Order: sequence, then structure tokens, then C-alpha cells
Amino acid sequence: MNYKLNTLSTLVLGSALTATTVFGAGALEKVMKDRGLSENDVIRAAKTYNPTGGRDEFVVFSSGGQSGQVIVYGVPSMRILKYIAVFTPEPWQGYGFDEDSLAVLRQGNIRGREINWGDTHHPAISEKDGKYDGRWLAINDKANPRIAIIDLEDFETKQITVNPVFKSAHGGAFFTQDSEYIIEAAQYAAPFDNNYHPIEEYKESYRGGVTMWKFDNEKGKILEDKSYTIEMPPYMQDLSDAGKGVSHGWGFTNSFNSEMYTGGIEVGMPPNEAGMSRNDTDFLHVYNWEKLAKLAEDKANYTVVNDMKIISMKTAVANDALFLIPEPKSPHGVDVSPDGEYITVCGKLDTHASVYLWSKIKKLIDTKDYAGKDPYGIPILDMKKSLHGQVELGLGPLHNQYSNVDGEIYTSLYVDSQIVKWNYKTLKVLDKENVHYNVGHLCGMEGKSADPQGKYIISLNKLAIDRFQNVGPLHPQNHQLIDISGKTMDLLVDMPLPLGEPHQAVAIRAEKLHPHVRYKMGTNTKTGEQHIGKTLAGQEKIVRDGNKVTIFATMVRSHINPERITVNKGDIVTMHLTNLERAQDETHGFTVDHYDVHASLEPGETTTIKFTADLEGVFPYYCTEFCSALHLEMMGYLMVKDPNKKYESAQKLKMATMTAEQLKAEYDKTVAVNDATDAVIQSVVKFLKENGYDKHVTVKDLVTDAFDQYGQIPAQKKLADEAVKAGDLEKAILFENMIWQLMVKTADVGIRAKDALVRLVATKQTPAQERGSRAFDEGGCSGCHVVGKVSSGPDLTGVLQRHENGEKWVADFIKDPEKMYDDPYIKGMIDYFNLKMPNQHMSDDEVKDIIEYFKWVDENANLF
Ligand code: RUQ
Ligand code: CUA
Repeated sequence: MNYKLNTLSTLVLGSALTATTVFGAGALEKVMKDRGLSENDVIRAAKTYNPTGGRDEFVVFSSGGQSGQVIVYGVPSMRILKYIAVFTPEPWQGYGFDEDSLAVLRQGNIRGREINWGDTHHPAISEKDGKYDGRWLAINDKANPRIAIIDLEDFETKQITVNPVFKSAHGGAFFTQDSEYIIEAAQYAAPFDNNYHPIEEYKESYRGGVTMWKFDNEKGKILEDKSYTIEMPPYMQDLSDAGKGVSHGWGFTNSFNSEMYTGGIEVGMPPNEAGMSRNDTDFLHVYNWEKLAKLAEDKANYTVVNDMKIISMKTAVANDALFLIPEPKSPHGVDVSPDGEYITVCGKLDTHASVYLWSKIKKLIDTKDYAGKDPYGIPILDMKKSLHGQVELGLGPLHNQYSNVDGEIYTSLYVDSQIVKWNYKTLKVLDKENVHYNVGHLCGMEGKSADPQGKYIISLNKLAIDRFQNVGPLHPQNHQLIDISGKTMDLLVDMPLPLGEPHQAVAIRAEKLHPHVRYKMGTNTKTGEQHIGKTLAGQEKIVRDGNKVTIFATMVRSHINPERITVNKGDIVTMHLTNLERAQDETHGFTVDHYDVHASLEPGETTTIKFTADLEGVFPYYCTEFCSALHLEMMGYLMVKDPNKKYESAQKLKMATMTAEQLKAEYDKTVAVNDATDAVIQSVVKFLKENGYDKHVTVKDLVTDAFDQYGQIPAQKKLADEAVKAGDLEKAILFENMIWQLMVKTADVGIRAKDALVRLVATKQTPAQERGSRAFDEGGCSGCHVVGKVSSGPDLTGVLQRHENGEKWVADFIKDPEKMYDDPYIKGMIDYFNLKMPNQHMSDDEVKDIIEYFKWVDENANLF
């Protein structure tokens, strides 16, 4: 090993490790040689590599472009962590395939039309004092002017708001510094109303604007009725930014068609691109949203179009709340510095970045020092008098990000495919780095907040040409991570992004995010409230009301309850599903084959799927997440029968081929099963009577229900016996089967009555025992354990007596069952039940309460 490499491996692996590495001496050198890696490559790899189980320092939320989603990945590893479904149905998450997420997606309908995609551009994280608070993510849809709100506690979309007056919107979403508002600027000017207006009337009837969406940062909700829109000329407003610090209360939005050109290739006019870039300058719009928000509280100051409050240009101007400043032609990004004093606009068609100074702008506004007015009467401020200065950066400057170093700014050059590092205070260019290729936005670490973290910049490139394996004419996008901690930039790694065309991305320190891992039992995750379909173990049922069938179902490793559902063709089937698991990551998926429904149920979640059973036949339904060793068995059948059709029974056909002896045997067996079932019913009845069930109304009602069923048995028995007498054993078997059906229904209700009675006559539960009983149910234990009965798991009556030091043993087992899987007793249990006790992640208090509950169970053991 040469000296250089030796230093390198010391550097990369640490001196202590070099000697003890599992790969042996010289291993690093060999890998480098085999793979053709340079020393710099290895250092870059080491800077971005996360060993298995390792975590990233930052989390990035990137727009997913035309996919209508948000892409989440980690920095520096550049590993993709999630695609968040936002404007587009996403089957894995069940988004748009279950009723609750569909309700969110459909909030985005425009004029009654369903829209199933979005063109996401700019994600933004909610702020406190201009710093990211890590609570909410907002993102805009350019194609269909909408803003979505994503909850960063579970990374799910909770709200979609349609802009009712814009026809497209690009300059959003941007939070104001305390998340009071979210800015959304129109892009392509169009009439605010929904009527036809000929293009010849562009200047008169087409309008641009900025909508200020009022945001409730506690609830994470856009409040439509408290929002307003500022009317603006049809200049094609583009990107925006909110002022902060000294410029707090103001908004900045640039534009690119102050020519108000409307094209017309087909009538012999030059195309839009020529006419819209004719002038040397366009306009930066400067508006006092804080003042306008106050005006929007008084009816006298606004008109209403499509339920949106509109503050006219005239009103805004009359109140000194709207100004224009020339900016180099066809600009793109406008970015306010962390302190709010410097506003940098990039030229796109100009090689310069222009830095405006807020204090200069403010002075011109305060002294009413105007350079003129535009055709709509909006005061124009002098460009030179507002500028701090301009810097020549290169071809096609687009977007800016800030670092933790005072004055340091990074700008993307679209045409040159470069990143420029420069200083917006001294106006000096410091460094340039090539990227591959054609960069759009940049993403600094909290790089647009009041507290940029430095360290890295991500270059969001639009083309990837020669960077990756050829996967056909549509290339992946390329996000490149650049180390900015040194004097010069260093490109560390490429990440191909196989989704959408990401525009903006925002990064936040990972430790600022606090997502939870499970929901409170029975939560509707889209509203955060208890779901109307919440179903606990034992509460499963099928309810029929005319042609409406509602199923209350549960899912827990590894069964779906119920397992058989029969409906008539044409029935409207609503299925509420609750995942009873408390264990992290124990998601169950659910689908009914051929019915285009799917749900993803995270632990504790309840959701609903709904469909019309218009296909006759037999449809398996199953859990779609490989959740456990018995995942394939986690299934059931939906049977859809046509009520107008006569079906020939296959059972009858089969029996018809039976010999007389076989028939007799089957009849005897059926009768024997019925006798045994009846014995169970009689024991329950005895229990009920001995414990005075008729003194308790609820129990009495259940018993009445049970006897309703039981009372139908003698009539069936008579028919069965007559058939026997007539020598028709086949018929007799069918009637005996019917008796069995009635008995099962009786037993089902009877056992429920017994359970209810037990609760009433048993010794009163202490508060701890009550809490324990609830934890036992809500925590999902009752999914496998039925007190007084062996079911999917052992009976827990007497469990505290079964082991030496019973209470501690049980507590230890609940807390960490995995640890005891090898214990011979547990091993035997696992073999017998074919199931392992899962870790339900109970708290110490919950475990204590559950043990108290078991004591109560034992005290009342005679009742179970
Ligand atoms: S865009 S590449 Cu922000 Cu929609 Cu600039
Ligand atoms: Cu639950 Cu697979």
C-alpha cells in the first residue's frame, strides 16, 4: 500500500479499524482498483454513505412534478424514503382507493370535475419567526390552481384547497414568517370568473393576482373564508417570496409578460415566446399583505367572485399597498435574504442577478417617490433607486438559496448548467461548479428560512442525458448533492429520480420532525377524529338495510373478521376496517378482487371502502401487506349472488351420488354436531338464569334476540323429522343444517349476553382494572385472547398463577415477548397456536393496569 492510500484508508476507516477490518489489509486499495475509483471518489462516498440502520441529518421534501406527489429523501445519503400521495391517486397508500382519502382527493374537484393529477412545483414548510417549525408542508399545483396541506406527524395529505378565481398558479406555496398566510400567485392571466372572454379583451378582462390563504398553524388548515386575493395586471405573475424580519408583512412576486402579449401563430402573429420577452424589463410586484388583510375584513373594500374576496388594484393602490419595480426581462426566482433586507431576482434571459434593498424600496414608498404609473395606475418605483446592485453570474440565472455564512448565496444557471456561489452584500462571485445538466431550483438546508444551515446544496437538474443507465427516451431526473462546507463547492453524488419533474425542494433538520408510529385505536387518519366505523375485537358485524350492506371488520395478525360475506348483486357494500395492531410497522392492506378498492391500514387506523356489488360471483378479499408468516391466510370471501336467479346446490348434487350408508352417516354426523352445539347453548342458558339475567335490561334484550333465533328451531326440526320418516335423508340433512345455522346465531348472541352479564355481576373493577381492561381491548390483545376460552391464543384466566413470580413473568412477556420466544414453555405455545405473541408496545402503566385486570379475571373466574 502506498503512503497516500494508507493515509486515505486511515482517514476513511479510522486508524483503529484499519487493522481489524473484516476485509483485511489492502482491501480498500483493491476495491478502488477494481472499480476504478479515485481517492476523491472514496472520500465523497464516505461523506454520503449511511451504514445499515444509519440515519440522515436532513430530510428533503421535493416536489414530484407531474406525478402530483411529494418525494421525501434523506441528506447526505440521498436515499428515497417515501412518495407522499397528494393530488394523484396512489394505490399503495390506498390514497383515492378508500373513502376517507378519496374525500381528501375530491376536495380538489374543480367546478364539479374530478381531477386526478397535479403539477406540483413548490413545497414549503410552516414557519415560526421565519424558521421551519416542522409541522406542516404545503405544496401547490400549477395546472389546477390548488394548494395541499400535508401533516408532518404522519406524512399524509389532509387538505386540498382550490383557488376559485385563478386558472393556473405557479408562485406558491410560500409561508409568511409566522405561517399566518400561504402565498399563491397566478401564472397565466385569465378572467377571474368562469365566463367566456375573447382574447382580444385580454387587457380589460384577463387578470393576474396573488391569493393570500389564511393558515391556522395549530390545526394545519387553510381557512378559505378568511383568505383573499389581490387583483393584479395580466402580467403573468411568477415566483413569490414572503418578506421576513425587516420586510415582514410584505410580499414579492415577479412577472414575465408586462408586454401583455397574447400570441396568435395561427393568425400570422409571432409566437408568444417572442412577444412576451420583447421589453428589457418586467415588473416585481411589491404588496403589503398585512395591510390588505385588514382591508379584507371590511365588505366595503372587496368584491366577491366565486366565493373569493377580491381586493381590486384600485383599492390596493389607494391604500398604498401595491407597487411595481422594473426587473430584468423574464425573471424567474425572487428570494428574500434570511434577515429580510436583500431581495434577489434572477434574470433568466439576463446574465445578471439583481439585488434590491428593502430599506431603499421602503423609503421610496414612504416618500411616495414614484417613477411613474403603469396602465392600471399602479405606482412604479425607480429600478436604480431600489437596487443594491447587480452581478454578472452567467447564462440563465434562475433560483437562489442561502447558507449559514453571512452574505453567501447560491444561484442556479439554467443555460450554463452551473451553480454560482457569490455574496449578495459585496456582490462578488466566489466559485462555480458544473452540474449535469440544466439545473432548475436549488435546495439548501433550510436554505430559504431565517436560519439557513449550510453544509449542502442540492442541484435539481432537469436533464440526465449521460449520467445513468439508458432506460429509454424518457430519462430520470438528476438531483446532485454538493458539499458547500469548504472554500469551493464539491459535487458529492448523483441521485436519479424516477418520478415527475421535481421543481422546488425544501430540506429540514431531521430532528425537527416528530412523526408518530401508530394511531389512537379507531382513528380516521384524514381528519384525526375517531372514525365512525371504529370496530374493536368482538364488535365485528354485518348490518343490512335494504340493498345497503355495512360491514364492521377488524384486521389483526393474521385474520380478517368477518371471513365470509354474502350479498345480493347490486347491493351497495360499505366496509369499515380497523387495524387492531399496536405494534409499529404492522400495517395491513385490504382489497376485494376485481372491485378496484384498496386500503392501507396503519396500526390503529380505521378506514372505509365502498363499492356496488354489480359483478356476480365469488371474490376473494385479502391482506395486501406481507405482515406475518400467516399473511397468505389472511383472507376471506365475498360472495355476490343474483336474487333473481335460481342456483342449483352443488351440495345436493354431491349427496345425490352418495350411497344410502353415506347419507345415513352424514345425517348422524349433522345431528350429533347440532346436539353438541345445543349443549353449549344450554350451558350458557343455565349460566344466564343462575345469574339473574332478566334483572338487567341490556342482557335481557340480547337473550330475547337469542331466543328469537332458537324459537325457530322446533319448526325446522319437525320438517327434518318428517323427511326422515318419508325416507328423504337428503332433505333431512338440509333442514338439520338450517337448525345448525339458527343455533350458531343463537350461540353468538347468547355468548355476547353472557359477556355482558359477566361485566354486570362480577366484582366491581377498580379504576386500574378498568383501565387495564380497556388497554387489553384497545391494545389489540383481545384480537387473539378470549378470556375463558382458548381461541387464537391461550386462555388468560389464571395466567398469573401459571408461572413462578407470575406478575413479573407476565409483565416481562408483554413488554418484550421476542426475548422469550426461545423459552421452552413459550416455544410450545408458539408451535401449538402457530402464532407468536407480538410486541404491542404497551407502556409500563398499561402493563401494570393489565395485570390488575387479570387479577379481576381470576377473582371472577367462575363467571367465564
Ligand atoms: S419553477 S425551474 Cu419554481 Cu416551477 Cu423554476
Ligand atoms: Cu395482514 Cu398480510
